[in-house]
Amino acid sequence: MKITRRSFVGKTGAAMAAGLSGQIGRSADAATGEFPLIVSTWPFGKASNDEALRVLLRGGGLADAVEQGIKVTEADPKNGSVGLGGGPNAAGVVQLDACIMLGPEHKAGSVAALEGIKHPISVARRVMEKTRHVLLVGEGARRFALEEGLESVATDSRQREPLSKTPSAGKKDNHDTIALLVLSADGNVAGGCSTSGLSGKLPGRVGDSPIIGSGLYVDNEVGAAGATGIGENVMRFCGSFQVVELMRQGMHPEAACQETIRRIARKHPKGAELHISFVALDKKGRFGAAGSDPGFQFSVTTKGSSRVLTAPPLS
Ligand code: SD4
Repeated sequence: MKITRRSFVGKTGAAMAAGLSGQIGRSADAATGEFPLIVSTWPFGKASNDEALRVLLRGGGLADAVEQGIKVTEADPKNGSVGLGGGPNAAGVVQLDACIMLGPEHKAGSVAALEGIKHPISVARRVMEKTRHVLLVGEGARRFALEEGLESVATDSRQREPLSKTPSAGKKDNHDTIALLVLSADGNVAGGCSTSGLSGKLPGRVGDSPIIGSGLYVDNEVGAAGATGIGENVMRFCGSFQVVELMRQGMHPEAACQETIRRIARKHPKGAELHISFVALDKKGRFGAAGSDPGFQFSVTTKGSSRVLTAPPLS
């Protein structure tokens, strides 16, 4: 489509109005080219974005921005899907998953099925920085966190309720995740992800969120992508990796998110009934999102504005 001055001004004006009023806009209007840029899943990501931006503007590094940003959502006791306020598994225990990935040096750290630690994103960062490993799980992850002096709360991981083997995976409000992506002023990319996973999951179940390439992927030559939704429908397809690879081929982040969902839907027995969404940003400062369900909302923050946008429907 040819962009006339009038259509450009119209679009920019609409995007600015959305930003100023905090109203919801469409990610199609979104090519800010502003650095730094922070993008995250869901409206609750906005507070995390704001903190990540503050960290960057104070001179903090990428890992600080991701960690401090995500900690805001993890610490919110009202958030029923991230941190220890999250939904319990089928045994009545909250098990947390998180990861962090940095574009420079292509480093990553993850934790999965972690119990009783307030900030799983901080444990993931320490796995990345202080061990030779990428992923620690369960009791090993917890012991590592305690040895690192990270804040814990008492838990009783013995089974407290009879196991239900059929978590209500499709229900709208029993799952959510923060995936937060950062493009720094000097053009480097990083991301993090944190979740309590699917509530009612079997004990020990690990979703997409701590799996590099599924719930999160970062490539410093291209950009970053993160996922939310039913992890099983993302991790069978290395969803975030696909989004980044499509951006590498030149796709706009929004188009890459949409195409990844379409590809997954073609193989999924129930078609687009996936309950998954992606967010992405690229090195040029462009961003976008897509969801298999209509109305997926995501948060976008630059120095000039911090907004909640709605991804356009799958085309
Ligand atoms: C998981 N992807 O554990 C997470 C949950 C989530 O929106 O993001 N739900 O499957």
